[in-house]
Amino acid sequence: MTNHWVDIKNADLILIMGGNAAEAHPCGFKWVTEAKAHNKARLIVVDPRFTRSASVADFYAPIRAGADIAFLGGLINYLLENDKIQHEYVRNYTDVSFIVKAGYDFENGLFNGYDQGRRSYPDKSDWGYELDEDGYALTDPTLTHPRCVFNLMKRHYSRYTADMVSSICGTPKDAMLKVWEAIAETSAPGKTMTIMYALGWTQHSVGSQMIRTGAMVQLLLGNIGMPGGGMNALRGHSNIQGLTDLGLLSNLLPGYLTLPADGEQDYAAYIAKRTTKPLRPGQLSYWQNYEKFHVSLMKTWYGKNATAENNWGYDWLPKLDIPGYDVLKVFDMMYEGKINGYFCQGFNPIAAFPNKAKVGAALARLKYLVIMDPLATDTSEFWHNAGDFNDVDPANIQTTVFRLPTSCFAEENGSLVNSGRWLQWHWKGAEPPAEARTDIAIMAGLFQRMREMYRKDGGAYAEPILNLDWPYLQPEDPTPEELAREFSGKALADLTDPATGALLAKAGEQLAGFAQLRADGSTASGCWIFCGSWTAQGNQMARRDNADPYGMGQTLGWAWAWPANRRILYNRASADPSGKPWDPEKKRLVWWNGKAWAGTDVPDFKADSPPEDGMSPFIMNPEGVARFFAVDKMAEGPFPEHYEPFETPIGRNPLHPDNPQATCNPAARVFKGDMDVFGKADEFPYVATTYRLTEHFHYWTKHCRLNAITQPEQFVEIGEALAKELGIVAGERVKVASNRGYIKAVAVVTKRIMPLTVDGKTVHQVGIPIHWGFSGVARNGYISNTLTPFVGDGNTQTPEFKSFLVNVEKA
Ligand SMILES: Nc1nc2c(c(=O)[nH]1)N[C@H]1C(S)=C(S)[C@@H](COP(=O)(O)OP(=O)(O)OC[C@H]3O[C@@H](n4cnc5c(=O)[nH]c(N)nc54)[C@H](O)[C@@H]3O)O[C@H]1N2
Ligand SMILES: Nc1nc2c(c(=O)[nH]1)N[C@H]1C(S)=C(S)[C@@H](COP(=O)(O)OP(=O)(O)OC[C@H]3O[C@@H](n4cnc5c(=O)[nH]c(N)nc54)[C@H](O)[C@@H]3O)O[C@H]1N2
Ligand SMILES: [Mo]
Repeated sequence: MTNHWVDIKNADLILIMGGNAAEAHPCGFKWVTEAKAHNKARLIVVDPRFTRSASVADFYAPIRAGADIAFLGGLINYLLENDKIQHEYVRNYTDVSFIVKAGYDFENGLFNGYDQGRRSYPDKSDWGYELDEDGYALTDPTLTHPRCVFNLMKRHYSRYTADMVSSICGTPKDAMLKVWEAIAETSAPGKTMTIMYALGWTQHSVGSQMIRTGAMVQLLLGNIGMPGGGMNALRGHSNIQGLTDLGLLSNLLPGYLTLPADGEQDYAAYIAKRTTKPLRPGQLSYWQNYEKFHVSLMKTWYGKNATAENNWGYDWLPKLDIPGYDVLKVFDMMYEGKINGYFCQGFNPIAAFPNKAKVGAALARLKYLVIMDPLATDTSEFWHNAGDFNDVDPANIQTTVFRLPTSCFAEENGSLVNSGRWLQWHWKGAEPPAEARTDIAIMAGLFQRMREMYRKDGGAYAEPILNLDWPYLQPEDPTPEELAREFSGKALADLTDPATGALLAKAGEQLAGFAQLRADGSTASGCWIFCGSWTAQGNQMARRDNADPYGMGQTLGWAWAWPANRRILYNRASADPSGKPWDPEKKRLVWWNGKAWAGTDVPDFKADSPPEDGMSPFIMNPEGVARFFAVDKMAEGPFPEHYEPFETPIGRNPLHPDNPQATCNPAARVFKGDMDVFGKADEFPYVATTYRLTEHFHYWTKHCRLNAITQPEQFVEIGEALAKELGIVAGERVKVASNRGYIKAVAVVTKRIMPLTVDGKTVHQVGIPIHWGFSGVARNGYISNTLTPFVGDGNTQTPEFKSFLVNVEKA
């Protein structure tokens, strides 16, 4: 979230699109209720299904799954055509005036530089700004230059007319216009809309671009950095925000530092590339501090062994071959027989990952599989014959499965990072049962033994393991408190203020925040954005002061938010260029008090930079402003374009009917064999989408009898019209098939899903909840991911769980 849960109460309008917060985030949803009750906020829900969120909305509009870029692209066109934008914000805080290189082009669905053989854009050099001789980007504040971002954006979305969009989305035109009109009202400077989204946007082959389109809408309306505004990703598992923060994705290091690529063997060049110089005079370009964060990380990991002479151990970092080892890639390699062993920690891939047949075959090609989990999961039992539900012959599966029972979060101390970036400390509620051990103890024990083997026997490139620092009191069982202090960081030598000479921290003391980090090896911090979460004053995450002096819900004394305990990102943009809040009454976050930036939140800005210096609010970008034009950051191009799901019910992209290359995302993550098992609409005519129920948590609560009773077995939702067409009555058993397999389920016949007219055809949608399988105390059932396609987003590699094709018939 750019904002946070409590801040939702400050919104004038709430758009829930690509998520179903009432069911998947019922606790956080209370802030929607607060906004409605106390702020007279309206709630709009756009979803293929009439959900429980929709049931309390002021307005609901249906949409065909996978069509949101069209819906939002049409909204961008509508806002521009009707001049419903926050002019002063857009002109001063975004890149609209920047001039794009002459080589940039978009034609018939593809941007310049596409390589069909590689299914990607290997050369993105023209997706950038024209620069002057000093390296600054050229701008045209009059917005008349034909290649300024404003005009390129206008041209790009001019094709997204209301008729075209309605035809792609299946959303009736009057409903769509009603949504657009309501949203457009928040272009008034003090008015805000918050966007709440989750998997209905992320789990598509164009998921990242859906989210970008939403962010572009929010920028046009001046809703980023504002109270009650923002782009708010509602996270999943309680600590999934913490997972990315700590760099657990294969291409990241902690704090969104990036792993070097294969070609980056030179340390100085690695740092230089990430230390981005300002692209406009007077801008901050905060990533110029990259090396301070990087060196402090390496000092945490390698201690005394990381020195200036060995480039702080740069050679010990793995160098990634692009595009990397995301989970799709790893399972594809496993399927190809290229992986011997797999460590599966708190993950149930045979239930949770797409195309069960492929995942099952992949696991069967392993020599060994280690499951670290409190439960016996479907994955730990993947070799078991469970009849129809898991039709395998154990005699043919030679994989050795080891189970290491772990504790779960409630049985240990630690911090969880919530969607709003708050690190909240929690205390264990019970001891883990029997032989269960914490994940930390299991991993630490393994590490100790592996290091001993390297020490004794040597081995290929032992240095990264032998040189690792391991300063914990009990090496076999580091405590969460020790780790939390390490992530926050400490001084390794006495630290003085370079300007005044005053002592900031003595050697060994915890640091106050990331502004104290140094690139000379005198500081250590395991995750720079967490720096300050455990200071010399103690554990800031454990704070529980809910005082809210301004009534804005910022509660700066409750827990600790990264970065720097800041609650709303980009909050400088909540004030006008002169430093006055756009709405000084109800929406005040930060302001210039004549000497410094002050406010109800920690200013996201250089504290002493006066407004007249012209520094822009988006200090992480070298331009200082927010980007409509994504330059070279996205796999599929600088402006989001609608592409059909890989399994499309209409077989063509109505925006580019003559170019089959532009039917689906031309830069999606897809593997050769999987292309052959995508289904076509003639055989699989219905659009399916998968989702959660409040009564279950994934594949986990089927081990719990009470949850199993509340939602005992797999059902699918089909609309009344389709049920009538197929002669299916409520409660009957149906067979739902995709080109990868089938499941059987109870039919729920509902008014909540209605047929849509898409590209001139009637399209029916089918809703498939995800929670059952063949382990646990619930009745055994099918795994819904038997049906889903093995294809992912081009940037995040998140699988396309939310739009694919099925057929439905009586079982
Ligand atoms: N009770 C419960 N709560 C949970 C979980 C759980 O298992 N059980 N899981 C947690 C996790 S890990 C996560 S990630 C979150 C997920 O939170 P959500 O994303 O809110 O949950 P889902 O139910 O998967 O999907 C949300 C909605 O997206 C809609 N949708 C599908 N396709 C599209 C589309 O193309 N466009 C639009 N606009 N909408 C679409 C679906 O109809 C569905 O209503 O929930 C978390 N909360
Ligand atoms: N079709 C379809 N598929 C989906 C989705 C969808 O919407 N549709 N959603 C996707 C999403 S967003 C998610 S997050 C995944 C979820 O997929 P998974 O994360 O694989 O699902 P969970 O059942 O939550 O599995 C987590 C496991 O962690 C274990 N666990 C709990 N606490 C601990 C602990 O402290 N240590 C260890 N080692 N283990 C622990 C639990 O017992 C459980 O078995 O599913 C994905 N798959
Ligand atoms: Mo998730």
